Amino acid sequence: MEGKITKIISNLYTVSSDNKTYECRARGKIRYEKITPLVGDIVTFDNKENYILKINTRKNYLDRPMIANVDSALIITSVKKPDLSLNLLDKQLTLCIGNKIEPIIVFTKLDLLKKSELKKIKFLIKYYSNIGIKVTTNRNLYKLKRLIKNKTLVLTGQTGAGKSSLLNKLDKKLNLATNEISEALGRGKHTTRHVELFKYKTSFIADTPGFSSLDITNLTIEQIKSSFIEFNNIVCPYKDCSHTREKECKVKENVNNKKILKSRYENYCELVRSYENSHIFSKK
Ligand SMILES: Nc1nc2c(ncn2[C@@H]2O[C@H](COP(=O)(O)OP(=O)(O)O)[C@@H](O)[C@H]2O)c(=O)[nH]1
Ligand SMILES: [Mg+2]
Ligand SMILES: [Zn+2]
Repeated sequence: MEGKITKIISNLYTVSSDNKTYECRARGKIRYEKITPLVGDIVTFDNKENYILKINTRKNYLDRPMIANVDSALIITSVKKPDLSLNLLDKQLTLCIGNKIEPIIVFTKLDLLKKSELKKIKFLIKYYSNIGIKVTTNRNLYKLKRLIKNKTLVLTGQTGAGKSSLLNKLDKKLNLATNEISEALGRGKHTTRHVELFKYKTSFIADTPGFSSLDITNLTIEQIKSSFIEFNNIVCPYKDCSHTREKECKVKENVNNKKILKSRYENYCELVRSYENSHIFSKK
C-alpha cells in the first residue's frame, strides 16, 4: 500500500492511507540506504506487517521544520497589528518559489483598516494575483478551502498574524495543537521539535510554522531572480541583466512607469544584496 508519513516518534512512523493510520517500522533496507524517512514522505508499506518498504522520491523538503513534499505554504500576512510588511512578504514568496513550494497569500485583519487603507490592500491583491500568485483573505474561507484541496501545506507568518485563528476557523482540532505548540516554542527550541501533519479533509497541514528562519542562503541567484515572476518576461538589453547596476534595464523602466510595484523592485534589490554579501567570501 501507499501512504504518507504524518508523524515520527523515534523509530515509529505513523502512516496515513485511505483515511486510516498505521503505526509502522522501517525495514532494515531503508536504513542501509541512509535515507531518513521524514514527515511528509510518500511511502510504500506492508499493511499486514506494518513495515515501510520504500520511500518515494521527494519533490522537495524543508529543514526547519523537517518535512518532505510540501506543496504549498499559506503566507499569513496581517495588514495591521502587526503592520503589513511587504519586505517580509516578498522574502517569503522568494523562499517558497525557490524551494518549489506554491505560495498562497492570505491577508488577515482587513477589518482593522480604514476605507482608504483598504484601497491599498485591494490594489496589492490585484497586483499579486495579476502576476500569477494565489491570494485570498481570511474572510474568504470558501476560496481558501478550494486553494488547499489535496495539498500538503505549511503555514508561515509573524506572531500575531492570525495563523491559529485561521486554523481554528477551519477545524477546532487543528487549533488546539497549534496553540499548544506556539506556547511551548521558546527561542531555539523549535529546531529539535518534531513536526506532525494533521489531516484536514483531503489536505495535510503541518502543525509547526514553516520557514521559521528566513534563510535565503541556500537559494541561487538565479532562483532569487526568477522568483520575481513579473520580471521574467521582460527583455533587457543585456541578456544576463541583474536589473541592479545596469543603466538601460527594462525592469527599472517598468518600475519607473509603475508597471512593476516599487516595493517589489526594492525588495528584489535587497535580496540580491544580501545574497552577494553572504557569498562574497566564496567568490574567486
Ligand atoms: N481584528 C482581527 N483580529 C484577528 C484576525 N485574525 C486574528 N485576529 C486576532 O489576532 C490575535 C493573534 O491571532 P493568532 O491567531 O493567535 O496569531 P498567530 O500568532 O499567527 O497564531 C488574536 O487576538 C486574534 O483574535 C482578524 O482577521 N481580524
Ligand atoms: Mg499561533
Ligand atoms: Zn534588467
